[in-house]
Amino acid sequence: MKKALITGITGQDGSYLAEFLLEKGYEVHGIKRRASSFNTERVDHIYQDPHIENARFHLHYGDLTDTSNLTRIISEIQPDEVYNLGAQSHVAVSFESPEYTADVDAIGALRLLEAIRFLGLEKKTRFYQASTSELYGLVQETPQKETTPFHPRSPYAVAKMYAYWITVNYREAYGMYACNGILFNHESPRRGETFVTRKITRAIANIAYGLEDCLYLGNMDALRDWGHAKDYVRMQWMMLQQEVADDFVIATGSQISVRDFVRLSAKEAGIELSFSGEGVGETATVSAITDPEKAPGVTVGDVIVRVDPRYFRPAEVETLLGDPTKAKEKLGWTPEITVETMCAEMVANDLDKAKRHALLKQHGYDVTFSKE
Ligand code: NDP
Ligand code: GDR
Repeated sequence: MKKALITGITGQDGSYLAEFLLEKGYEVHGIKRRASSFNTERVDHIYQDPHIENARFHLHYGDLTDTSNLTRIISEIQPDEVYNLGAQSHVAVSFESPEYTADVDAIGALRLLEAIRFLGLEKKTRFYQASTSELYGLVQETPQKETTPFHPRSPYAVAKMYAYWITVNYREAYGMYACNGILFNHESPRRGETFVTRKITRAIANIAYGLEDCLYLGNMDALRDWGHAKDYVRMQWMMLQQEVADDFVIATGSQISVRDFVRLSAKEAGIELSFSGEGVGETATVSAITDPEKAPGVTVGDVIVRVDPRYFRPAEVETLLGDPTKAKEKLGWTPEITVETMCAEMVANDLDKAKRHALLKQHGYDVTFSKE
């Protein structure tokens, strides 16, 4: 039975990858951080009681900033595959915590690679690094492919650039099977609530049920190549099953703006929007309600989206569009889920939650939820 170790198992990708590897028959180990409250919501459904015989899912306390902890865990597990998905993954937050982001996202990757080497596992353990389209930043070529030069635009992207190159370096220097997946944005109903897609689908659902009044966004002109996390974790595994380690761009090959994602989400909630104004003055107003059952809490004429400059970034990545030809040709990978289908799934999931909250509120229960 193959053993995999996943850092970031409690995150969006980690949870889908753990499911995928369990289905493939792996013994799956994951590193979770100590927190003052439970933080395993995304993997609770695959949790296995460690007391049962032949449990194949194991969580270990740890942190990418803690070298001795990572070395001990790898030494105990002797994994066939390590997926380094753990990261301070929020671009805007990286401007506020640049040093911590570098420690986790850059040096964290080095700590894992060095632990594998130090323990003499460099010929046994295959290593996957969660690299990112943010490396392209100020884009030098469209669409972006494996050979497109990098120009990172945030402390997050600069940290990830170190992780990218140290992965290449350990492959070249020590013959390790180590590779980078340069993944473009990918989302799902499990996406963190402060990334723009989930922020939008969650707010639109709450607004539809009258639980919130307005969604405040930053740069609505930003263009992204959005895929579905389920398609992308399949690719992470495929990358570790090749004869020779290599780096791959993973993307859908099409892009839409944040504004269009808002429009799409509202449509899924039975709301038509009209946008007016520019820059910080831009707003979106309800122009029609196509499905009153889904959106009982809004009225035509309501202004439900505004721009708040608080969400502008000190340096922005305006446009990203990936070219996944190499992954298609060499690995036979093609994304199966379109942005429209993904958006519909996310909105349906958030409408369901909002409906339950609205019912509780209607029956006199207090309903509060985090907004930031
Ligand atoms: P999430 O933010 O959902 O998950 C990040 C994971 O990393 C969480 O499990 C988090 O733990 C964990 N983590 C954070 N800090 C530490 C630390 N100091 N030590 C150990 N673990 C830590 O990210 P995604 O699942 O979306 O992304 C997975 C990886 O892919 C990340 O590295 C991200 O940078 C990268 N990536 C993501 C893309 C995307 O569009 N989703 C695109 C390209 C790359 P906790 O739950 O406790 O916070
Ligand atoms: P990104 O994702 O920075 O691309 O990083 P995010 O969803 O945060 O932003 C996408 C674009 O939307 C614009 N935007 C806003 N973003 C947020 N979060 N909140 C807002 O209110 C808002 N308004 C507009 C942003 O400015 C940006 O242009 C994600 C992360 O998952 C990274 O870890 C990963 O490496 C990259 O995708 C690929």
